[in-house]
Amino acid sequence: MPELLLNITAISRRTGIAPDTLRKWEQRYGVLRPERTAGGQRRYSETDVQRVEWLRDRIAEGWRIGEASRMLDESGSMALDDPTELCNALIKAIRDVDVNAISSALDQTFAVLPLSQALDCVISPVLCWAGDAWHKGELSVGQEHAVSARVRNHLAALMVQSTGNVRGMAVLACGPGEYHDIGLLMLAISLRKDGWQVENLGPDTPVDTAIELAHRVNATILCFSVALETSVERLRESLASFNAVTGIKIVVGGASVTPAIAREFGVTYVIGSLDETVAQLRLLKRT
Ligand code: B12
Repeated sequence: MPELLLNITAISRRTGIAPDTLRKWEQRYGVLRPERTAGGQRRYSETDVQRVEWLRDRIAEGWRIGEASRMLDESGSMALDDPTELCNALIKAIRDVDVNAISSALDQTFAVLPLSQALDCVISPVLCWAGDAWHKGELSVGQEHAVSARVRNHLAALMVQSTGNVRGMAVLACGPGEYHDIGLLMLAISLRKDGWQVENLGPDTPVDTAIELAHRVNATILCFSVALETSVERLRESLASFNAVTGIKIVVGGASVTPAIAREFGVTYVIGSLDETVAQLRLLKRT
């Protein structure tokens, strides 16, 4: 059955956006792509309706029309605001090596979802999918790097935006030999948003350097992230050479750490969603 197309009055009624505004959005921002009848009348599709509804919701959240329209996929596909749909759109874009669509889906994810939901429900699962597909040889190094690099750029921008220093200083580092750094970056942003001052030392940080810096900046917590089992071993060796670290709580997390390992190292183990992790770290500061 052919798709039923709407005239401007009908799309205006469906979306609650005045016809003049719709025409302006179409002419200035190119966000609507109506067909024309033989007589030159505009006819809008269901995709146009969805795009207008999506823009309307972003404007209600405080975005400007220019910003919101830039977030829409240039290829003209649907505007998304559901975590599962955003995950699927990102995965498809990565598989298709469609770099514009990867950027657009990431923009939409960070624009429409609360930060913790964007990170826990879209970015983490997609990174795991991309990394696993790379490990299995289904994605090239280029495809994996294209998504990791873009995610990192978004996270770096958020890191700059979310400044705060009411809860104390947290020093973050990947353990020695550890290059899985995106989880740590997510933790850094979440802590900044919660009001911490954060010094993120990033991948492959020698433990002595991290402890020395944590003392110098008067940190209350020092977090090590470890995803590789070999990095757990290296962290074990390095921590064993310190008798005691006074005044700073050492916390470990990441995919390869367990409560038993943390107990053995004499450090604190924290796990959970990013919101739960931040809440536990906040409590830890008080103890
Ligand atoms: C993406 C990925 C990569 C990317 C890393 C991109 C990057 N710069 O981060 C690339 C492709 C480069 C990569 C490389 C490698 N990888 Co890899 N990788 C993954 C994958 C698929 C996902 C990791 C990830 O980003 N998860 C998403 C983040 C958000 O989760 P997260 O790191 O766990 O962090 C969350 C929490 O743990 C927490 N958190 C993190 N740190 C901390 C710290 C504290 C203190 C706290 C409180 C919380 C916390 O916060 C985050 C948000 O919730 C995993 C498998 C998987 N499905 O998990 C394998 C995996 C970790 N990789 C693995 C391996 C073996 C490698 C390589 C050695 C492969 C190779 N042959 O070269 C290299 C080694 C790189 C190195 N030296 O570190 C193995 C590790 C096996 C093991 N147990 O030792 C895994 C498990 C894959 C597998 N099944 O074999 N990898």
